[in-house]
Amino acid sequence: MAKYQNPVVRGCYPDPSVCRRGEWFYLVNSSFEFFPGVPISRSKNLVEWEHIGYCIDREEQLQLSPTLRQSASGIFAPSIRCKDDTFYMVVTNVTEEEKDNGNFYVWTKDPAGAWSDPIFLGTEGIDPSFFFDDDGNDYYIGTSNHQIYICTLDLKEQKITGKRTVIWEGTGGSYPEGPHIYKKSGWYYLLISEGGTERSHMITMARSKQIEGPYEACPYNPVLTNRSLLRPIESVGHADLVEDLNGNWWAVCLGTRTFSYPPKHNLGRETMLVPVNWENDWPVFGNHGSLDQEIETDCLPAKYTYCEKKQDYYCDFTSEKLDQSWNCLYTPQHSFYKTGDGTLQLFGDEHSLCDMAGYAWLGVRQCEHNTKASVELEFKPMAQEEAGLTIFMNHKHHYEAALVLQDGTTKLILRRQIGSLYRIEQEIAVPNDKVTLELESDLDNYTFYYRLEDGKRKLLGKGETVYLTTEVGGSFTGNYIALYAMGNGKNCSSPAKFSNFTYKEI
Ligand code: 6LW
Repeated sequence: MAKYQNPVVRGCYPDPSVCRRGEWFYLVNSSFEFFPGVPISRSKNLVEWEHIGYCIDREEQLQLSPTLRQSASGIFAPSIRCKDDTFYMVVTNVTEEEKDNGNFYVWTKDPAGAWSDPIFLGTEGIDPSFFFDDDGNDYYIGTSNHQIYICTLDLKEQKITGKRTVIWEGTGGSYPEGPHIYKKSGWYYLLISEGGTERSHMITMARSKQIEGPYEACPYNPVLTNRSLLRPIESVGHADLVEDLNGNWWAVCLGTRTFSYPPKHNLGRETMLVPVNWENDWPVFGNHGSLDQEIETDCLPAKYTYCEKKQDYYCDFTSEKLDQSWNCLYTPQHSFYKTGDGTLQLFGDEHSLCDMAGYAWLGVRQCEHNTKASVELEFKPMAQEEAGLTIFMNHKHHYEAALVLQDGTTKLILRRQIGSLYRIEQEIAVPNDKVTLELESDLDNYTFYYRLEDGKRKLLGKGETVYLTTEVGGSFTGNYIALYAMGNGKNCSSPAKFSNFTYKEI
């Protein structure tokens, strides 16, 4: 019996959607205000996923800009489907949701290559998905006003046709959302989430002989939930089903790895894999409707050998294009960085880290609780300017080590911001504008260290992990380890030069 461990995609990769072409499975996830948007991965065994690109990676494709939403704006809940060898990814940019202009799709023949420009659909609400029926009809399913609705879709004309029909309101849980439709043995199955994306999250199902209903609820609802269970993975929900070439069914869903009491999480909502069996024409998810962290199965669609997966990432900044691990905030409005000569140069503008803005910031996801990151920084700060290494939940919740100018001297500071509380915890004079910054994370603390010319590692200070969790200061996203430069009111006079970035999971 083979075993695998959940999550199968670690870090902030929520709202998974999956489809299959031949022996390859393709997975997309939400990306919120981060750019490039909608990461896409592929796998043959459903456990090991290779990140192959982003559906939204050209600046002219989509403008993700700051909004009045406190955080977690932008791209919510993509869905991916394949028809006649063309892939379609439909998604909401919630920033435009109120104008009913948030839902759009992009398509491609090559999921690892370029995706089309967005085709806006003018539909209401969030969490769109497509269903391609075997009779040739295509449908759009969406969520609006706590109801699931369907309408016909004309892919040739690239628009919604026909009227909008409400097909289900769920079983009475809050936030019925994330709908997907499947056809099996003459039934249309409608899979949704209820209970909200927090600890009451659950997956429910209904079925009908006609696509527009009436839908009858599954007698065993919720078909998947970890609510009220003492499990290492909580908040299980927002699922999508896929059948493999052997006729076995699987679901991907989101879940959180929590710690502390009451449970909290800092890595965002991650992607889980759930085996699904069918009994009496209803699906049985996971362990009698709940999700275990470790799963034994003989059915994975391709060979997998269990191994503990830990990232050991090094970026030497010698390539002219940053690799796909890096994200910035919002669609960049101007070029704020330069790389390729062994450094990453960040050109800080007038923004401050506590602004909600697309500033000189580049980060990688924190994907495990226990990690170590380090980077070398050379920066000559002028008045107001700063550059450094931050552990960043959002613009109001972050801890950072940064070089600043104080009383005519370059100093290394440790600062923490937790909501409106803001404190500089440490200040150390730095003789030659050069420092190595190190950050270690565990379930208790984020701990910063530094090295000056003599190479000796010294403690800068630490901050509690608990205050950089979704439950304290976040919403839909997880923490990023990021490099940044800020002019705090003016453009920085010189770039901050970062080199030799490492991120290692322990
Ligand atoms: C998404 C909704 C959800 O639109 O969270 O967990 C929202 N489910 O379906 C954002 O990720």
